[in-house]
Amino acid sequence: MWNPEYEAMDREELQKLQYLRLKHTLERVYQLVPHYRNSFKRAGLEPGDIRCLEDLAKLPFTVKDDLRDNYPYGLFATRLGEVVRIHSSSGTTGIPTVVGYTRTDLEIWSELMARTLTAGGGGRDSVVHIAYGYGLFTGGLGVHYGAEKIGATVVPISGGQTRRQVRMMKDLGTTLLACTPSYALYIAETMAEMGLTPGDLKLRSGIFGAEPWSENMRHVIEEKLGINAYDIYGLSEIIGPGVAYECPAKNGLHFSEDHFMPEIIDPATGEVLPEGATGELVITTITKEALPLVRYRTRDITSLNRQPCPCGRTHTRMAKVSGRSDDMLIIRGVNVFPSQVESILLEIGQTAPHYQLIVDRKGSLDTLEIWVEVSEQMFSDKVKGLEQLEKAIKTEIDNVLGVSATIKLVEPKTIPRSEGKAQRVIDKRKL
Ligand code: DLL
Repeated sequence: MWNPEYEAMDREELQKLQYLRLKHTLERVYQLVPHYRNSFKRAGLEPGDIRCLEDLAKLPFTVKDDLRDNYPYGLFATRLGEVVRIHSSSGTTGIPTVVGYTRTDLEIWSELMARTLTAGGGGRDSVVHIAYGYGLFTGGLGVHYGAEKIGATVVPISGGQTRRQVRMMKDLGTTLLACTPSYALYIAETMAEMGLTPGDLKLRSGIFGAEPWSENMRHVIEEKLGINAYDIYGLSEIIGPGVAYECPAKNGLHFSEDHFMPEIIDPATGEVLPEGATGELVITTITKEALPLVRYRTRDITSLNRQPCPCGRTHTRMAKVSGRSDDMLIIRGVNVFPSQVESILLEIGQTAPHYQLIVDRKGSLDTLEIWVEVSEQMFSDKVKGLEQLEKAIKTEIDNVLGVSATIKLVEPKTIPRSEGKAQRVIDKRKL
């Protein structure tokens, strides 16, 4: 553990700390951010009405549109003079979201990433290869400062030029890789093309996140790179990576509860759900200075588990995020997450873990096409084998997801590779 005093804090102590920090945050936003003063007033509430942690549920939500409506600095609780860094999430449509950090915010972020890296096998002697994008995206710089904090040797390579990445990992003796899971796979593929096996490198672990990835994808990455693969979660609005991270138990991501409070709600009604129920993750920041957010709706679908973890950390564990409520495809009324399709494809095998879902509408009927690359060996095989594979995938998708799909087996390297977040869905219905 990087910081056992906090990571393994007695839960009662932790809750006391959370309450003090929450009160302070609520008072600050009420005084300093007109948006919150107005929204609290509309709900007939003042910070003094929040008398215990459960009272948090009385407060109104904050949504992405609130950030957009107050673009760029309207939700900041500090003067710009106190803000030392800006990041931004591009989003797919409209105005980007701008987030800011004070010096203290950056220190906390580094601390959280130090915890993340330590849990993911990093330490003073690690050589950390950071292939998350550097720049306005929080991945590169977020991991960077955490890796420096633990005293690791940092290689700030950013994304792109994959062959060069592999060569440098080999030459520099990289032990820990940080990038999106889809890029990790691309790196593994490139390594193989260059005639290298995991034994030629010193890689031992990887911290992968920024997009949903299935348990089966974890196994593929671990095998191809010969490493332990850990899931890390975060979002720019809250701080970036560092919100939650896996430990060696790989059974849920420890949520940094001394800085952020998680709730799970029913996305349709907004009602708080009991422990263990799956729903939308809502986060309240309790130490952020520049951009505190109260009950921020992440749109990410997960559940919480407060049972003790064998690693000794006491912070709540969040299940692997299965997808975003706004990425969830509704195909002829059936809810489908790309990660479920990924899981099925990898379970069946014989395909490469590169796939895309193409959704369209013919008349009033939704159609789902799943493009998936087959392995080199399979592709040169007889047509009969391909037909059988296609049929097996179709049947399994039908059985498990309850939706019929057309399966299109494509040649290796047909589906675009990504250096950042992979595009898994092309929804032509919106065009
Ligand atoms: O993706 C921050 C990050 C960087 C996290 C590097 C992990 C590693 P945004 O660009 O604002 O920030 O995107 C945030 O990405 O709401 C989720 O939908 C998704 N996401 C992030 N981590 C995971 C994960 C960064 N481990 C959005 N599993 C979030 C599934 C993830 N989805």
